[in-house]
Amino acid sequence: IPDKFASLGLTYDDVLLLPGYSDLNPAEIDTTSRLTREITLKVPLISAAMDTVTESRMAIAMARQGGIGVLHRNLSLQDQAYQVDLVKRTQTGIISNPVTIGPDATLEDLDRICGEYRVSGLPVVDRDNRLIGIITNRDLRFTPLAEWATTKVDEMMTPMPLITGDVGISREEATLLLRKHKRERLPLVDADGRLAGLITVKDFVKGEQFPQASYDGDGRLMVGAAIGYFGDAWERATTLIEAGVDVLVADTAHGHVRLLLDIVKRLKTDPATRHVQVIGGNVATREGAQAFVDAGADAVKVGFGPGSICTTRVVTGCGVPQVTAVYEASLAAKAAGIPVIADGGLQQSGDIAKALVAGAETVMIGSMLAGVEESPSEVIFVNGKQFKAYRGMGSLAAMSSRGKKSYSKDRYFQAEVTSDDMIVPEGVEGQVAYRGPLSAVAHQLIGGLTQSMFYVGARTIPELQEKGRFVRITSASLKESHPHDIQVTAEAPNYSAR
Ligand code: RVP
Repeated sequence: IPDKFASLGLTYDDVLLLPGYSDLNPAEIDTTSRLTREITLKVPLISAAMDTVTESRMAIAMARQGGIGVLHRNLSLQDQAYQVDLVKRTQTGIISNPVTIGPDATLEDLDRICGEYRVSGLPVVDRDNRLIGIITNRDLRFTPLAEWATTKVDEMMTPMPLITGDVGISREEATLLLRKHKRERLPLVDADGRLAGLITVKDFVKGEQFPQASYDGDGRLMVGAAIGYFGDAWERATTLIEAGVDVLVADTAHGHVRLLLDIVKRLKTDPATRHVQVIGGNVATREGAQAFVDAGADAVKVGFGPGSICTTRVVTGCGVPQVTAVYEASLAAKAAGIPVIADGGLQQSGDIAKALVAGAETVMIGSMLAGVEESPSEVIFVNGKQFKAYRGMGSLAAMSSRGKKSYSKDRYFQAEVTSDDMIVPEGVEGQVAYRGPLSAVAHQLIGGLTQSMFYVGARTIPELQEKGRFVRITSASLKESHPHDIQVTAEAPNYSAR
């Protein structure tokens, strides 16, 4: 190699965005951006595919905010597909494939299913999926707990005839029917009386509450799911597609490897799978991004070692500072017309705009989201303060088989390591401050981004990318950027000292 030393690598703290002339009204700023070739999000935020960040609750909350969650893959394919299912059945205008119950099920079953799917009532169907009644968990109240296991659904349900709608009913007609009959649920049936959908008042109201939400073509929330290249990878991918996943994320620490590129290529050429959007990653160079472009990926994810919990750069000596990595990868991706995702290393809301100016169209976040209410882990109290666990998918805990089987090892190319003692971790375990509901955190992140756009003078993300320019800074400047020469007495909701 003639030039052994590539150019200087820069990351978020090495740069600031130059302010530009602005004649905008902050209210007209639009954060819509492309996640993949075909999917657009109103908010360019993705929650990381990590077992302390994204399961169904987080994915639902992210999609409601206008972003998307990527379900982690450190669980069996059945469990992961079930999580997809939970998201796809939540808060939709019309639920095309509602959860149902049979007449012979018990009230105990009803209670369990309602809890699992966070719904308060279920249509009752016979073996041919014909609607025979409806039951809600209100009906449970009239039966003593001791009798739940023996009382059948058909003893307590409201039987047909019910107020129902036709399959193709419009939103307006449905609203009128629900109002007129003061009902909370409207089952939809086909000409043979088979259940074909369900509309609930609650979902209609939520639709108004989350105008930004990320919906698929059928009005269901969008969700992504991570896959690998090892073992049951192909079966996992096809099962997730059957469960309705919108985007698959081929997810490894180093995506520029043949096995993963082959999976992406196969997903994008097989007639059974090619309709689904596929993100490839992670890469940190132009060549890496080009390899995914050539494999047919619908977006490329960038990040080699920037993550807050990641030790890859220290353990292996490999990596590229994130702003440079994003910029380099975007040169290949832009030429091919596919978007880049900047994954990991974002510590403050200001880093989002920096990532976008460097060439990304969306960002993936772990640590800044791990502390929200909707992340999978429990709140822990330490010295009277609240925290949530956050760990790398390459940490010993995530890769070892302590407790249950780990599916995380192939992310770090150690799938065939059988003994826990032989694992070479590339991440750490820790905790982050508890931050309350995602909506509040997302508000600050999106607020920070729209302020950046206003300061740069960009109304849209493409305009931000085009107009945005960096100034490189020194460590003295970084000190100046943070609060200094003051003892901070009140914490701001969007600032933490590093
Ligand atoms: P951060 O937002 O800085 O916490 O980074 C999150 C990202 O870090 C993830 O999306 C993933 O790409 C990466 N990661 C996850 N686990 C590990 C690890 O153990 N090294 N790294």
